[in-house]
Amino acid sequence: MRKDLVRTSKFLSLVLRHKPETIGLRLDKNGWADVEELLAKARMSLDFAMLAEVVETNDKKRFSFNAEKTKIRANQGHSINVDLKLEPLRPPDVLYHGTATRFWRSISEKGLIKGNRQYVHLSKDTDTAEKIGARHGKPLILKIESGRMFQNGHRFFLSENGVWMIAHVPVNYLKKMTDAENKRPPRLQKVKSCGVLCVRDASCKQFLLLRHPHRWDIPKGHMEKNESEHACALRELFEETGIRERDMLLDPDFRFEHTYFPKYKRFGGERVEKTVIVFLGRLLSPVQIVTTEHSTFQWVDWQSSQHFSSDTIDKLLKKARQHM
Ligand code: HQG
Repeated sequence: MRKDLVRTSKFLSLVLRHKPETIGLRLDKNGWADVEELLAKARMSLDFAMLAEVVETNDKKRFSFNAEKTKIRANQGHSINVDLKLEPLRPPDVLYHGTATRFWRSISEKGLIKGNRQYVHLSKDTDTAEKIGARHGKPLILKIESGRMFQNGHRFFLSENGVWMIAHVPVNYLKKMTDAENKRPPRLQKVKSCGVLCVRDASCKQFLLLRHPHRWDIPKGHMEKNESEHACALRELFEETGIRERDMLLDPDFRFEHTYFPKYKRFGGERVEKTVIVFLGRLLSPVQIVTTEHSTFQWVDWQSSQHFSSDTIDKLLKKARQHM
């Protein structure tokens, strides 16, 4: 949404749902404000055309005009006491509520309470619930047995813009949704690999690559438990090339980080979230490279226009060239 529309929508939420008094606006008992009065009192540049654009284009249809467009109100979300004149309705059998994991302990004791608002808000779908939950922290989706609540006499209301509302959801009608129920893909396994871009000054500036069966790569490898990034990078460098820390000057101002999602053999061909961290090491004197796990190695001219791998090395070289 355009910035000015968002700003206006936020302003309207404030004065039509929560604090009309901040601009001295009066709402009637059904939540309606007089459009002319609102435009006159708004402390921002706001005209009728803008108001109409927000009402029409708002992503959640948060506001409505009356038929003559002389009055405007929020469709739901009020903390002030207004009577939207909604009739109780039969809800779908299941509804959802998006909250944050940190509220779970309290919710599991008291159920869902309306807090400052007039109602507890429920949605028809899990995507909406997840977005609302994410505004408060790590999202947690609750599944509400709305059909059973209705049968037992709880009254549900449906706002003009499709939000289901109820005074309270007791604990025995709600439960946490599992990832499987939410059909979310399982969390990706995370893998971290650290290495060193080794640079030497020979006939010209060059960097070191090692030969893998199907590609070239810098010396790097997986981080071990409780290992720091630096320690991992230096260990891998030594194991794969024989270069020791004392052979190099590690640039304290350079750290490259990149995350991508390759498929991994060791995880049965599943995708993983892989983060590569690379430091920059300048060799102090000539060293003999001793490869242990690789068939061969090469020193590549610093300015070479060769492409190696778009996922890591090319991005790394770009950053290192800018840095040096
Ligand atoms: C939580 C949006 C601890 C509740 C949507 C929520 C929505 C508890 C927070 C509208 C609790 C209140 C409302 C308990 C409930 N213990 N925490 N017993 N019971 N809570 O902002 O639902 O985009 O008042 O889970 O359309 O997040 O703004 O309500 O996390 O209808 O236009 O207390 O906001 O509209 O937070 O959002 P909120 P909400 P807009």
